[in-house]
Amino acid sequence: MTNTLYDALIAPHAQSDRPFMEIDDGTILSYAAFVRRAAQLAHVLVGAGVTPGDRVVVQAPKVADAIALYAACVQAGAVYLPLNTAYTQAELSYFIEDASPRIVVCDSKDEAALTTLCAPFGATVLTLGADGTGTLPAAADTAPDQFETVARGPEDLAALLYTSGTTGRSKGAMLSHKNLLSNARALTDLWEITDQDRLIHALPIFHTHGLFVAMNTSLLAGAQVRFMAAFKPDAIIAEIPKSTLLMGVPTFYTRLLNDAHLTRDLCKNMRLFVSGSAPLLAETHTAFSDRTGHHILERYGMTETNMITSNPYNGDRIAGTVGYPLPGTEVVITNPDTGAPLPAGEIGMIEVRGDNVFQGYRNMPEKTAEELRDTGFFMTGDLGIQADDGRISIVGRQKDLIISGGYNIYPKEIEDVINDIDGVLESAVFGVPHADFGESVLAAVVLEQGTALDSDAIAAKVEPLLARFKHPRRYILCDALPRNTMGKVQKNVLRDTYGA
Ligand code: MCA
Ligand code: AMP
Repeated sequence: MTNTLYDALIAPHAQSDRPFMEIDDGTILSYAAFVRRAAQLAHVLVGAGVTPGDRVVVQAPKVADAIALYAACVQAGAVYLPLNTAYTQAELSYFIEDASPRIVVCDSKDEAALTTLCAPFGATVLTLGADGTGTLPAAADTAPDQFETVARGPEDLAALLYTSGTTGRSKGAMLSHKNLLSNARALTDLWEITDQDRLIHALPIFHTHGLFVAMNTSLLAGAQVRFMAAFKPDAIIAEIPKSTLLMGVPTFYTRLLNDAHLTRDLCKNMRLFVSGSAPLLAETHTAFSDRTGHHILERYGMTETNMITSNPYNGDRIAGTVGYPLPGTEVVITNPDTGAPLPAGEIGMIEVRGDNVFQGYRNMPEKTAEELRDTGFFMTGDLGIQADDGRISIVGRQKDLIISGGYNIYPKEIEDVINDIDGVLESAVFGVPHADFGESVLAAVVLEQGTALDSDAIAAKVEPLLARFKHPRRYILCDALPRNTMGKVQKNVLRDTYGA
């Protein structure tokens, strides 16, 4: 029986007593224990009715069982669907309806609310708390620790990750075994990850970065993972001398630089610092290399494509560039209006093709057709330029997107919520530079005549509906939105006016 991802990432470790995950209380889970735990969880899934291809929603704290549950889904042929722990009930209901999962795993504290929410959809709710207890682990504890792996091929789905869209509706990116494995192989080779590595893992595990880039490469290489429940600079500083690898968003690096303990001597055991998910400022890259002697390796990717490009491991890591297409991944820069390929040196849309590119958006064939060409090229919505030697730099985004601390925020989703408030005529949500998060969210709001809403009243309506990281940090009440002659709102004018 073959199972593409399981056979490559998990099965090889069945007899290995080497350490895999070390959690905050010092507990170390060996590779073999992890494989057995995944089998126990797979029994729980199947016992609760999961059949191959079924979705398993996981909105759970960052505990080891959440990763074992990912492995269990792979082994049972299910589709793992992680969700940001910051999502509100209002946001969750959309995902549950769209994905129609067989099982929803949530934090113990959310059990009652999720049970009500899932009832109409027939999904079973299991719990997994921040302390590692819950109905899911309790059931797994008494299950057999061997499970007959379900056959899955390269084209079968392994994961469904929702990514917000310019229309305001989140889109479920369907990722196959081949998509995930090909990317894990490319990154492990390129970054020379081996079983001698110890990765400091402080990213959330509900996105591509923390789940696939970090965990799949570690599993493939047999590396050790220092699995931290949260990003805390002083805890990272304490781990650096014992570790070789860190993966983070730019905010990690700016915050680490604020700590005087970050020195060349502290980092002498480290092999590689990786940054991605948002643009790394050249000044951060330079400050980090001046302080530590390490050139942060910046790479670029998307939920739909996994990683697309990377600066070289051996070779120049140039600040402000995202490096070269990964082996097996093709990149072309095209005219955003016509789709025609552009020569080196011209700015255009970054398009990508390869085994890493997803299978389409769940339940959205039209949206898939709009973004994924018949030729297999996916239009990223990012604007880039390719140098003569193939090196790529991202120069902007065609899509209306704000990236705050590595989280993507689509203004349309927030504008829809604000515009729904009685008394609001229209709004424009835009990003402005922010020293810690890279970008921060502001909203310009125009009220209907005679309305007496103030910022606090608007915030009080918006906040229960949207995750905290999406909340505008300021509401600017104005008489009219700036528009061009075509009537389109000029967000660049808003950015220039309120950016400071
Ligand atoms: C937390 N808050 C945020 C963010 N994070 N607000 C805006 N943007 C954020 N990213 C809120 C908190 O709820 C809190 O609200 C307040 O801001 C300050 O929180 P703070 O304690 O400073 O935040 P933190 O808990 O330390 O988190 C910051 C963080 C975190 C560690 C940078 O945001 C993070 O882990 N980001 C990584 C995201 C990531 O993994 N992205 C990868 C996506 P209050 O005011 O109530 O206190 S995958 C991807 O993009 C592609 C595929 C790729 O290429 O990787
Ligand atoms: P997501 O939709 O969460 O998968 O985020 C993907 C988006 O993050 C990309 O389309 C880019 O706009 C952005 N991104 C990821 N890595 C980088 C990077 N190194 N530099 C600039 N933008 C990045």
